Amino acid sequence: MKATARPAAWALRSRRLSLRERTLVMGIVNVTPDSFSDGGRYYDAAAAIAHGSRLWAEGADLVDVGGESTRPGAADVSSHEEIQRVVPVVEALAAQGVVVSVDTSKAEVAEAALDAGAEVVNDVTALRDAGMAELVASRRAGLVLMHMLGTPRTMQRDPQYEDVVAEVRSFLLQRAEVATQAGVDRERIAIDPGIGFGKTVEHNLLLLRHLDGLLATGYPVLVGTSRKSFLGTIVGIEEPERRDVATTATVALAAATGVAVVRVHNVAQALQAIQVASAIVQPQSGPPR
Ligand code: PMM
Repeated sequence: MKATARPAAWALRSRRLSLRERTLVMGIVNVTPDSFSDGGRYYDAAAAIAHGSRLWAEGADLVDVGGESTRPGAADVSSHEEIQRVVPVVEALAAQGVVVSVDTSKAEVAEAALDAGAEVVNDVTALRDAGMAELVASRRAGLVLMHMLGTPRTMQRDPQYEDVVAEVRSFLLQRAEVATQAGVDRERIAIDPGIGFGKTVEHNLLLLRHLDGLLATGYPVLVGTSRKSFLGTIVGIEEPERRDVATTATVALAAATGVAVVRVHNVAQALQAIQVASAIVQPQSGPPR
């Protein structure tokens, strides 16, 4: 087994995260009443802040704060409501020294979160909002571009592709081009195949099996499989909270193939899987002998 070389670093707003040593872990904090796996649990700002601090203490390299559920069929949230949910959490975590990314597709929300100290904009619509590219460029923020077919409301209605791997890759390269044309530095961009966003179980598996095409683009690749329904289908587990072992299998494989960042709910488990995978495929990063 041999890992594809990752880029050396991912440049964010005020720092660079080294990708040399191991795959990084992005912990998830959903400040929403309705996210599919942890909806409602961290809806209260104090609970969300405490959860983000805990993920950081467990070794997360970034904490991703989101105020809008992207689960299939989820209701839209106004910018105002999303800002109210997200900003106090971003502000408190950034003040504690946590590296924060904001999971939003609205430029207005991204701007408020960057003002509050966020380092990265994680945009699951890959710059659909007209103002987003210019905002990220002018703030020199990190940027995650994710592939989604359709919208969260429609994406799981019979998704179809001729060649899912090629289509996702060319979409992401095209969106990265849009970002760089708007002035975003290449070294700040990460790309993400958008597991579960307009994809059948088979589409998700094909994308995970053929990550090499994305890795070969030279952009850091981010993968988010955590607790998603395709894992529930494979292992026959309905409740998302009980899918962490299944998630950890995908994390180990992603780390072994050279993925730069995994986005997960269970940070401690993901870190262990990454440490073991790295020790096997990158012996120099293993424990001292
Ligand atoms: N998945 C979700 C939300 N945001 N962002 C990126 N970049 N990649 C993902 O796969 C992704 C995401 C949905 O999961 P959640 O409701 O558990 O946050």
